[in-house]
Amino acid sequence: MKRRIKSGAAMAGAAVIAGLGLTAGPAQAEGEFETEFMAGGCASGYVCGWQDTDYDGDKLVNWRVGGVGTTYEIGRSGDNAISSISNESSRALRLYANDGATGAYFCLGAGADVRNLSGLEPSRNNWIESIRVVSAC
Ligand SMILES: [Ca+2]
Repeated sequence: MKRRIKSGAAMAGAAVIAGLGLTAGPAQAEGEFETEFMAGGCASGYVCGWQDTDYDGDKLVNWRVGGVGTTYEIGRSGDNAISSISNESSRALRLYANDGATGAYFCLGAGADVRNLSGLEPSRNNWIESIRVVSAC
């Protein structure tokens, strides 16, 4: 069953890859993102992460995004298990390899979604462990 609603409008600067150990250029990275409206039924103001690609399987993250500087710890069942993610908040988010917003990260702009994290270069499939709200990517 299709649960997502496609948006015809492309959002400028919807996603930015930045961080340690990432080699993808902006153009390449942007090609891996799709802008969708409330992908996978993620509510406005929330960030959601799913066990499977295409916003499917268990929703392992369903967090109402807090203020800049807030960190969200993904529980053990969700660590290194997220395969798609949707940021339906108005904040930029850094997604980290380790707990406590440590280690390598990449940044997901406000309203940006990634339907298949293995499509990033390098792959970020089954990789995210914590999330920090930032003022900009
Ligand atoms: Ca997974």
